[in-house]
Amino acid sequence: MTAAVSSLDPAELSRRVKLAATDSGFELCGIAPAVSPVGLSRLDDWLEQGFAGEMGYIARRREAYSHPENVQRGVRSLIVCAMNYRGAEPATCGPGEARVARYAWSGADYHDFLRARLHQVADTLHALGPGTKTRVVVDTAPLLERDFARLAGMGWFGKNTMLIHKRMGSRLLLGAILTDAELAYDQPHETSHCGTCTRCLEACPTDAFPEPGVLDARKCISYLTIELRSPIPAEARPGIGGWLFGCDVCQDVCPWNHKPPRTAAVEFIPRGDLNPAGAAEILNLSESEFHARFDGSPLDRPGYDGLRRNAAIVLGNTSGTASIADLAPHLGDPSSLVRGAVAWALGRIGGHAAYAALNERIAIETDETVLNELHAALGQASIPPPNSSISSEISSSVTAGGGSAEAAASPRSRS
Ligand code: B12
Ligand code: SF4
Ligand code: SF4
Repeated sequence: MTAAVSSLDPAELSRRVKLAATDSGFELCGIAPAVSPVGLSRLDDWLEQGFAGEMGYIARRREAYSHPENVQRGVRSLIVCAMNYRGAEPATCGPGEARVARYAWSGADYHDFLRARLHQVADTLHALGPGTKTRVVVDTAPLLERDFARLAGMGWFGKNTMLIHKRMGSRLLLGAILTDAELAYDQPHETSHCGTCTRCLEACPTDAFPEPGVLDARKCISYLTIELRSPIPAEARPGIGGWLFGCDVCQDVCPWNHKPPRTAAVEFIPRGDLNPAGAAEILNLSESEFHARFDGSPLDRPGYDGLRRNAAIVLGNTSGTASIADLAPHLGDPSSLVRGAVAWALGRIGGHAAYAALNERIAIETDETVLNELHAALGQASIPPPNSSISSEISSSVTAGGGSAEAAASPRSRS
């Protein structure tokens, strides 16, 4: 293989690369040697404990994580870059208003715009060293990005597992360029600055940290609302509160995040409908409306049914009887994932109208998982008086709640 050739010495080449990173809109840039990551044994422990949940792609590629050589042959150096996404502050959410993680507020997918910016930096390397090989990586390659960011001197691992930089905090998105160019390496960040603080561990709504610096992803709202394709486990649903997509709690409480500068990057200017988002509106989207609104955005990742599952849970957690009219018709939704979440939400809201809708559906539901949800929900919702003219009472209370037994049994038509 032909090695990269530049007329510049590694120190000067590195200086130029860092200038290019600043010009391309990265607030931080550090350079690390291509070595086996120090956190590899931590990754093994994490996988062994089952903390990755359904993210099976991590375990499947475990061997590849052992050295960046497996991501790019002949790699010598990693240029790690970070963009600050601290922009606006979260709006106060009323009932039925859903929270979206800050990094997704603009609707632009960070993988795309980070990659484009990293390619600009890589072009500098190509111009200064013809024949230099580069590979740009954002999230998807088997690379422990935070490990290399620490090695490149960009910060420490907080007790919430985030990479934290003293001046920029942890609201950083990372990307890397793997290259065969020889560069000057930064000093690794060796100290931790969490001290005796435990705010993030205490604030996590779902108690997802089994110990400081270790996250059980299966309990993390970010995993549950973005990565998990199956039904969200019932015990985790109340803790999700108003979160529709992702979660920022363990970063919002971190004292290192209170002072960093706010980004001016256009990619992080929030669009109007995501801070907050309307949970009922999301639940009622047709599939084509969903694609028109979220294709190419991070919110596309959970998919049409996944995002509506989340919206139903938010309604169950935050909006009370006012949302029965929006929820009940979705007991007949074509998606069993959505039907199950809606059943849970109605059970949580409770009362006669919710009970009636659940009772109607259980008579015709055929999916076993949804039937289990309906049984559990009926057990939770309040029970109408025994015998009597139950059906007539039920129908009138459903109507009073804004829905109807007929609506409860019929799926909303989709375009
Ligand atoms: C899978 C994944 C998730 C999973 C699991 C997260 C986790 N903590 O493991 C889920 C879906 C839950 C998730 C959530 C989020 N994620 Co995520 N995620 C990833 C991904 C793709 C892989 C992470 C991974 O390998 N985890 C496995 C564990 C074992 O690795 P690790 O946490 O990175 O820890 C390593 C090192 O930090 C080190 N280490 C940690 N502590 C210590 C302590 C000591 C003493 C030592 C020696 C080493 C050490 O050891 C570990 C193994 O090397 C990375 C991108 C990437 N390719 O790296 C993004 C990434 C970590 N996520 C990111 C973000 C922004 C988020 C969210 C904030 C999104 C949101 N708002 O909802 C949340 C934050 C939740 C949290 N507190 O971590 C950013 C983090 C940036 C930063 N400043 O740290 C990354 C880097 C994506 C990116 N390109 O910017 N994520
Ligand atoms: S992102 Fe939210 S749920 Fe996940 S660990 Fe942090 S506080 Fe807990
Ligand atoms: S909240 Fe406290 S313990 Fe958690 S990461 Fe920030 S400084 Fe560290």
